[in-house]
Amino acid sequence: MSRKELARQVDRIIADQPVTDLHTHVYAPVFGASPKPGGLLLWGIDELVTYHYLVAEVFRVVPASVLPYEKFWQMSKAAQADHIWKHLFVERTPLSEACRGVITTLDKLGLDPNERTLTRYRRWFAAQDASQYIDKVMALANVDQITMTNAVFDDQERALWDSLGPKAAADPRFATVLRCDQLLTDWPQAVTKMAAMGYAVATDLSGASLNELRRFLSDWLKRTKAVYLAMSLPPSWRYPDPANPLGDRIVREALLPVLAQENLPWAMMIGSLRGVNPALKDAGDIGVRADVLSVAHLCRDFSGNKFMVTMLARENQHELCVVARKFGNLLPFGCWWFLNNPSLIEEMTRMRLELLGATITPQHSDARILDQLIYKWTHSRQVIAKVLTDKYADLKEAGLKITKKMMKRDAALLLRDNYRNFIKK
Ligand code: HDL
Ligand code: ZN
Repeated sequence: MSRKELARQVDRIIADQPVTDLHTHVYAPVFGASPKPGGLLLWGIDELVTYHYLVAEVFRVVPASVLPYEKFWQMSKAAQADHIWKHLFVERTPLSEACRGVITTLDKLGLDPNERTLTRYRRWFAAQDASQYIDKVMALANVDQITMTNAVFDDQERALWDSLGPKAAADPRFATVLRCDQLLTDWPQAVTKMAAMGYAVATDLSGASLNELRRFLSDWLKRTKAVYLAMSLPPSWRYPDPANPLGDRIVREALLPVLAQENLPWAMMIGSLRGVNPALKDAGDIGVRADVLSVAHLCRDFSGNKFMVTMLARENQHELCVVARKFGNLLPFGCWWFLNNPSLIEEMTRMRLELLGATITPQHSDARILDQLIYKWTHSRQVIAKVLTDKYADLKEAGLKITKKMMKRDAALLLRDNYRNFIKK
């Protein structure tokens, strides 16, 4: 078989393998859909074009000295989208990954990506029904389940959980996740919110605080039917941290015992430094090198717990692979945020396969807007297939017989089964 034929076969097998998307910010329609005010499910051309990645990029073309941040934020969503489309897609070539993603999405939806205004796209999206459109997007992206990010300390979302009840976790197309960064990044705020929910937790962990914190975690893991517990942690986070004994106790005496009892993973997303340019709002964060040794300490000291870890700094990726070689209770996943670009997905996927074989989950979409599933998975599948083709070619060169059955098994492990097996209770 020629190299070209091998590549064609791998591309097909990767394209045909359904993905379970383990981390997104996409919501089931029961949480309300844009443009309904307060709707958490974002979709359609105006949301696509005002994705916070593109907001950051348009301020490089039209700087705040020309269009002040506050003026931009006062513009309507449509006016913001028109501004971004003009400057990033019409007057300049949409070369960046976030720009190319919009072009790929429009193309896969059967729309002409060469429009000079958003008018025709708006008309097309206005004719779509949100829930049916979810099925269309999932089919185009070949995603069998979308994993939400359910932020328990977000008052707006928690109010929806209170009003929706079990309906909030009832859409089989979506899995739920308990997201609670503040337990480790803003403990006082977390205590205030838990107290308001009726959990007698004190900031100094006195009295029945630990029992109450465990009760809070158990209650919300059960209520949301969470498949894992997630936190995004800053580059300064350490475990153990002599400077933060309280944080160590929260991890050791509440978080990990509850997760071990429920046999649920802790997904740690490490290295995000929030609000470096606060005027950009969601677009104002950066990624900074974090501490992989803290991950190793947790995997070693809590062998009964499962850890899913993704790190934001390119510099942390090799170290994380090496630590994962030492701990089978660690699942490295995804090319997160500023790493979700073809050049870095390729570098990381090669590194991971060479150090860990097909025991990792190479990608998640992190989609914030439903339609993004189409481009994020189209682009990632292309890169993952390219790397696998090289690996299979190397093995064939050494005389190994590579069968379609083997390639299909590997594709299933990488795109779905490693993750699904890891979260199995
Ligand atoms: O904290 C996170 O889950 C990050 O993914 C942030 O939401 C970030 O803003 C993002 O959307 N990255 O893709
Ligand atoms: Zn995210």
